Amino acid sequence: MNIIQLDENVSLTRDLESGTEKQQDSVQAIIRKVREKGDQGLKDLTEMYDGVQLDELFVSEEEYAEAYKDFDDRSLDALQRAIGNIRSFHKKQIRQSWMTTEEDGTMLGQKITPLDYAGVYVPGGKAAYPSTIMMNVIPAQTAGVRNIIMTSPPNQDGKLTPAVLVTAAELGVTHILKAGGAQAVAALAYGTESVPRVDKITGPGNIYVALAKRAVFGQVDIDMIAGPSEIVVLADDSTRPDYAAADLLSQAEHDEMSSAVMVTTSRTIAEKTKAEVETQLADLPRKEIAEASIKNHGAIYVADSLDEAVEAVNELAPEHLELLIQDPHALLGKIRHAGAIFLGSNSSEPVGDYMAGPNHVLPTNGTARFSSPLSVDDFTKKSSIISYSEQAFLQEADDIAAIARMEGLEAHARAVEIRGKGEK
Ligand code: HSO
Ligand code: ZN
Repeated sequence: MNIIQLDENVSLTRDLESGTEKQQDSVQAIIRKVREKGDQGLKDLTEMYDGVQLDELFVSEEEYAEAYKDFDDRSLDALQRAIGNIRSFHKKQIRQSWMTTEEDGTMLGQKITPLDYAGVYVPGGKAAYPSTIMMNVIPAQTAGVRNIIMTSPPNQDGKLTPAVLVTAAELGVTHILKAGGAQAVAALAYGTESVPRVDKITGPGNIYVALAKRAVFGQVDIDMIAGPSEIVVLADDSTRPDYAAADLLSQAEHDEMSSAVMVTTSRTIAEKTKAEVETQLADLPRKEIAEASIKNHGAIYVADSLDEAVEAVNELAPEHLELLIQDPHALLGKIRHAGAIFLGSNSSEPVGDYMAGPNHVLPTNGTARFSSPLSVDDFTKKSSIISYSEQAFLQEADDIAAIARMEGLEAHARAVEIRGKGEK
């Protein structure tokens, strides 16, 4: 992990994975096959890519019940507490429809409607994280989405892991499709005999899933193309290097491409943190991944002042930002770009990954400059409401017709002028 004196340019941005031409072609071929062959296409592709022949595409009641047998109470308690916290945070995001009434009786407003169908992709294998299921399903449910279809690739026995099934069951998700990769995305986007077509697909996945999501965008909405996890820790001379190092490693262990960066006003803390990272790395089970991430995308920047450090943080626009400094609250107003901001030494990043309540699906790769965490808003849409009174109509009719004629749209002008002329 290099210690670098901050001059001006810092960046987390890496090229978004756009996939090779071969990968793009294969995604297109998979989407075509699912569109043409429906359920059978989905089964064929699952046999080809996941090595299992499925009779049933959806998880059965028995499989749900079975999953609880292998699940311990301690884990179940933790999941239930997290679900409670995440639900209560997302409830606060609910927006109300509104309507204004003018004196002349005109009513204008905005009506909020949940999406009818949402599809949630859950990766397979080790990355089948219960927390990610909660973070995608809860905002959809809170928004009022009635139909949530989850999808996840089955293992070679045609099963999903107990943790995935129990989390889904605890959330009340009843439709789980056993499919992964681009084929799952295609089924959700276009529908098959047994899979309903959804309106929006959310959830992380590998490059094939990302390419498929990008390919079906427009047919359906998607959340975002999430990049590898990022953390920036802002430190001063009060920061504990062991805490800082542990938090940096917590995101470095996600992926070789993840980035863990410290920006600090203290060279001493920079040096101590660098040493701590090396010590703590030594016995991490995911040492190889974390080490590669630290080596290739990790850095410690030393700034001359807190203001300079904050400027660098805003330039980085990280997914996660920890203010591990003396007075984090005093600095909050100056932070303009970050997906989630963690204040003080008790607010370690994993608190947000799992338990606090805010969503852990966050903008990566500098996109915090213009986008937001996944939220209830992502699963609703708005309709404008216009109800004119006669008085307002007559008052504005000439102006409307004038603008219509300015645009050369005579029929628009006449649609206004035909009114207000008395009975025909
Ligand atoms: N930090 C990840 C989310 C996650 N962490 C899931 C653990 N499980 C991206 O925000
Ligand atoms: Zn994480």
